[in-house]
Amino acid sequence: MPVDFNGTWNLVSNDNFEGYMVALGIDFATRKIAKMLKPQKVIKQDGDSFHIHTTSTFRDYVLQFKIGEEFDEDNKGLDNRKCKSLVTWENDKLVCVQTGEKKNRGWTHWLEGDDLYLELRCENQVCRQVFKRA
Ligand code: VL7
Repeated sequence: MPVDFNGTWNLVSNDNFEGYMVALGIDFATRKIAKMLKPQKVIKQDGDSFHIHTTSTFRDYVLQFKIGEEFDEDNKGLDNRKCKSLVTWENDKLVCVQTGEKKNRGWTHWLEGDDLYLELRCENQVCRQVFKRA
């Protein structure tokens, strides 16, 4: 039985989001707005199929994938770079590798207690986000 990420989650902390956005080449004005946001994630999981909707007052982002099936990701409304993405289980963690122009790009999701964690990686920058159930 895989871990169950289903639920609605609110951001409560966001460490080094600025460094992550700089690594992605996000412009100053957009970064100023983006770092004020408190995004919400709505995760719908059916076994190894995921639908993750990240919403905010500024931009939304939808990601759909199946574990072990590589897909094209467009990062629309984020940095808009296309990449090939693959999500796999590493024990109870969801690990995504985003292959493209940016080195070392990807993210990891896991649960700790009743909190949702997200580590976002790009080049030499790591952003750590924590979410609590809405
Ligand atoms: C998505 C943001 C910074 C541009 C706007 C910020 C809008 C709300 O990929 C992500 O989550 C995965 C795992 O849950 C599923 O898609 C993180 C936020 C990364 C990158 C780029 C700043 C402009 C934030 C959508």
